[in-house]
Amino acid sequence: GASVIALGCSSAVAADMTVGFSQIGSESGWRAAETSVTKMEAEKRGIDLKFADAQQKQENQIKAIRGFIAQGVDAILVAPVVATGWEEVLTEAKEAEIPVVLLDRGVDAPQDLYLTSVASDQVKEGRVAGEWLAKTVGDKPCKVVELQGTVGSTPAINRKKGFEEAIAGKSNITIARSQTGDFTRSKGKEVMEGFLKAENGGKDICAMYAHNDDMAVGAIQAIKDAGLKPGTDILVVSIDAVPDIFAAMVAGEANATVELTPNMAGPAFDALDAFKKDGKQPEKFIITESKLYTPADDPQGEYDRRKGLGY
Ligand code: GYE
Repeated sequence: GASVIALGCSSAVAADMTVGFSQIGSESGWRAAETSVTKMEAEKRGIDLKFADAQQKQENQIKAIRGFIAQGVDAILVAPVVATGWEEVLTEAKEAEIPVVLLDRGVDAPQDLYLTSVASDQVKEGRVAGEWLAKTVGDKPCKVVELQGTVGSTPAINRKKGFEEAIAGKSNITIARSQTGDFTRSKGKEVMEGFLKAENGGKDICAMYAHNDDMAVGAIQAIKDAGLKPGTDILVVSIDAVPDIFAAMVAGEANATVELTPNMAGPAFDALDAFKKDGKQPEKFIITESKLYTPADDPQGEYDRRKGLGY
């Protein structure tokens, strides 16, 4: 089974733990928020956090994890950049009896190699985005362009799958083009420029679906540079709910986003605490909420609220 937790900071008792955190990098605003919330949560609980930035490279993550094992940390958090290639290093952690918690992305590895995983239901996120689009366009023909996340990462695989599921029964909605923008603003812009050129300067595009808000923000710039109105001429739907997408909604340039909490570490530290103190086995998958936001949901207020949450 899985439990659902909400956005927000939980208060928990301080633990005398040293925890290594192998972070992916700083590809997006959401990622930067997760890093700062993780540091805040550790500080609040008296946890000594060893932070390692992998600059988007799995080999750097594997090196960092081996370093944490050698240091004899009490636990390891890892946000795995891609799904495959983890079995060996996770086995090393297990043999050293160091519990590993996965944050925000999944792995293709046996479940006994990690204590728990704190992440969203990424297929659901894609489905929520697709259902919003299907409802919004109704029976109107709609050509969609898609900006995918990092190749081989679970959010890219699952957000594509969920969106496709949601539009499967709608023959008027088709995905005309789909390419990776690596979850970054700059690649989102660059790839969108190509889509616009290939689709009659953008006049043939009805909607842009991006696997994260940062790519959407880059794409919004490309749409404006092409002389079209994002949010009106081309619908914009994405995932994360970072402050900048709410700023775009305030400007009328974005239409929908699906919220991803940056507080994955709170539930992770709670699970580690209970496991270390009472030997309590946590749920294997701790699933965070996936709530849809549109310009009807007070985007200025949502922008302001997030600015106070570590973004
Ligand atoms: O949506 C994106 C980030 O792994 C689910 O990674 C996460 C994704 C998030 O860079 O913005």
